[in-house]
Amino acid sequence: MTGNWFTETLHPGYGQSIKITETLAQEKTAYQDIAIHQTRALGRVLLLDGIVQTAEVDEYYYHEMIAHLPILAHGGARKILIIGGGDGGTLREVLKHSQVDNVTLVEIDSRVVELSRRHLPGLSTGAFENPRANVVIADGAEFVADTKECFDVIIIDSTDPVGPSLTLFDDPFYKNCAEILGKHGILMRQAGVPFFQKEVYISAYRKLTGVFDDCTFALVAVPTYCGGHMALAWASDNTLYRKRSVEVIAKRFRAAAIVTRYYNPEIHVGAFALPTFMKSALDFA
Ligand code: AG3
Repeated sequence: MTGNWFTETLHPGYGQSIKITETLAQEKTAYQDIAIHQTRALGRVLLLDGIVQTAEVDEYYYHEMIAHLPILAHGGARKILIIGGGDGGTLREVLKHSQVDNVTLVEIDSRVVELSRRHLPGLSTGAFENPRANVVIADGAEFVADTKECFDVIIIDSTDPVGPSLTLFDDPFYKNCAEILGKHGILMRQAGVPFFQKEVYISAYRKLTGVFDDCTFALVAVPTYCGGHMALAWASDNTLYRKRSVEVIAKRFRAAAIVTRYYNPEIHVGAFALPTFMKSALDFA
């Protein structure tokens, strides 16, 4: 292959290669290696420790799903907590809901926010300047252990369970999340690509069912997260939220008057349908 190619090797023995046309940022912080490249096929791409976090071409598949599924299923969410998500894509989607009064985003690495604002302005589209957004540069696990605030929805938009995000996959973190969500909150988290990362979703399921009454997954196939569907773990003490009918979701979606490119009410309801291999794995988890 000619030119400057980068190969992501998140999964043992399998990688995806992306041709870089220009490197816009590359630095090592106290937490991780950050790189933002201009690419030929995927627009600008954000890499953390060499793993694709988001790409301009398909970022909305993931950011719309991780934000609108819990907010529209909840129906009355006013306070939202995002853990991670320093690129601002999830924040942008959450802020589309005028019913949301405030969003706290807790990102451990200030450089992810700064470099994303500069080089990926299409991700946050001004969300960081929104008066309803409160950006906290802190460790997400420490934040949930210390906060006295309550939230209706917690979205964990983190890296995979390697490096700085490891504590965000742990029992104490989930217990603290459950406490600040109360009986009527919803937790949604990135839980890997089941085809390659079986242990990630199974372990999330085991831990979340130990803390919440109801745990399941929604699926979204994001082209730049290679391997097929990504699992978004869903946990709540209210078992009704994930069973909202397409009519109820459509009514709320119309009332919210938000514009999306991937998400719609039919996708919302369908995303909770799981393939048999996942259902069987969860039965034995
Ligand atoms: N989003 C999750 C990236 C996960 C990549 N993992 C993978 N392909 N299995 C991180 C930030 C997006 N806002």
